[in-house]
Amino acid sequence: MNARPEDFAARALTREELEAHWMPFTANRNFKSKPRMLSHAKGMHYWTADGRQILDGVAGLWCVNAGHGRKEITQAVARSLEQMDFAPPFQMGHPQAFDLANKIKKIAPAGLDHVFFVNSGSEAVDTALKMALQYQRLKGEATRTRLIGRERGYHGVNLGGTSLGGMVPNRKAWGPVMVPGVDHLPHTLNMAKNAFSKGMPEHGAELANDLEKLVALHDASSIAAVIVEPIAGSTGVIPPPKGYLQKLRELCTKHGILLIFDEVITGFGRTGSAFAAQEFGVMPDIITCAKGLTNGSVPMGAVIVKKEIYDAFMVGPEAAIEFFHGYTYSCHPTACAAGIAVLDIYEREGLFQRVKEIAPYWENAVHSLKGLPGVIDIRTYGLVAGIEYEPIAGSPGKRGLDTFLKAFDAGILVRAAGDITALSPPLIIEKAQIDQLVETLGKVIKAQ
Ligand code: PXG
Ligand code: PLP
Repeated sequence: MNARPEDFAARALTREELEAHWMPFTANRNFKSKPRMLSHAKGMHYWTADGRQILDGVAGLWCVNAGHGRKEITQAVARSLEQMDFAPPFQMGHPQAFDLANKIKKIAPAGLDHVFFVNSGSEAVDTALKMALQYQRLKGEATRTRLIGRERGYHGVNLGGTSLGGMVPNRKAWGPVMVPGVDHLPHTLNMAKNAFSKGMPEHGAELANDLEKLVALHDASSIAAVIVEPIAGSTGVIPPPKGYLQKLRELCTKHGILLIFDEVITGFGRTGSAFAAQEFGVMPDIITCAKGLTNGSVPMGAVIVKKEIYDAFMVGPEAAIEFFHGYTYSCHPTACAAGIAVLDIYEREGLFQRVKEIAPYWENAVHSLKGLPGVIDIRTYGLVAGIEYEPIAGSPGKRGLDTFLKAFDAGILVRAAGDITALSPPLIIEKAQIDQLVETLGKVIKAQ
């Protein structure tokens, strides 16, 4: 008999049973002493194992952009699995991979027209970094090995992305095995000047000039690429200051440095455009993406590169492998089937355009939390928001975590990033649900 969602919820697990699963990015002991178990999902909602309905304020983990339980995806995935469970991705092909690549090319910024498939955002980032290094070498610039990230960047958990990210706990734990020759730009969060900005903040474009300082320090001939999130997501929602990304683009072009936009969160409509590159009118050389690509249904990521990069690799003997890289599950048929169905939904339902239409309502609703106790900044763009709290003295992060826990008890799923609550609902959210999300969060903040 097929298991139904209710069956998973039927029995509470013992503490001992909970131990076998070492949970990722989780306070394991805290969770296992009071588990928050999800059982099924539909549309804008999750249901907990004990039957409570939870409004999803974060699209799962920034990925379920078309909402939960989309039949079209389920059916496409089932059909694909029946037809072919797996196809070797090396030296063999299957039509769905080419279909999906072409669909991505159609919505990607003009000129970014070659797609390399991976299984996650982390893999997309490490793949992009390898591509950048080999591209420079192929262009006769083999001394360009240095990679530049940004403070408060998050580029996943593999060693390349961890090195380029700007998260202190990672650097502390794995410093010695990090990729060498990495440097960082300063982050762009400036609450003294920009607090409670709506959309892109006014101040901070000049921070891009720090790239000139890094060039002066290391010399351009040593730098391969710069990687930034157009809007920093998981470190607390930091939209770029007006003019900042343009300046960064100009400096990268001037110095022969590749510009990589990590669009794992901003891709697939979050900002109101397919990609933030289009939204901000700044064209990177490479885009990394994942999450919304399959609506979170099957793991998949992608690296989208401009023609010049792809063409630079297509040299040498025709029978030689041009890029010595790929994963067993690159362009997995099941993931491709999901991706094709998802991109069809986005297009058919005009979901990216919908973000543009509902963003002003979202912005006003979230900014109504200004003035509540402890709220020191609110940042919004498209269908994203970050609400930052004054940290409790001696316990940084506690307020953010408590807000997340109490919000869950109150029936909404939000995300804690230190003392910041991040919101990024599915793009199908209705105005009444925005009201419910913001009002509930407001009550939780007041009760803190
Ligand atoms: N780059 C960016 C910009 C991301 O946001 C990754 C890379 C890594 O993707 P994978 O698929 O390997 O997780 C991400 C992922 C949070 C949170 O707390 C955000 C992410 C992952 C986990 C937690 O907001 N983003
Ligand atoms: N480790 C071993 C021993 C392997 O054989 C492979 C792949 O063949 C990998 C790691 C990499 O796995 P994946 O291609 O799924 O990333």
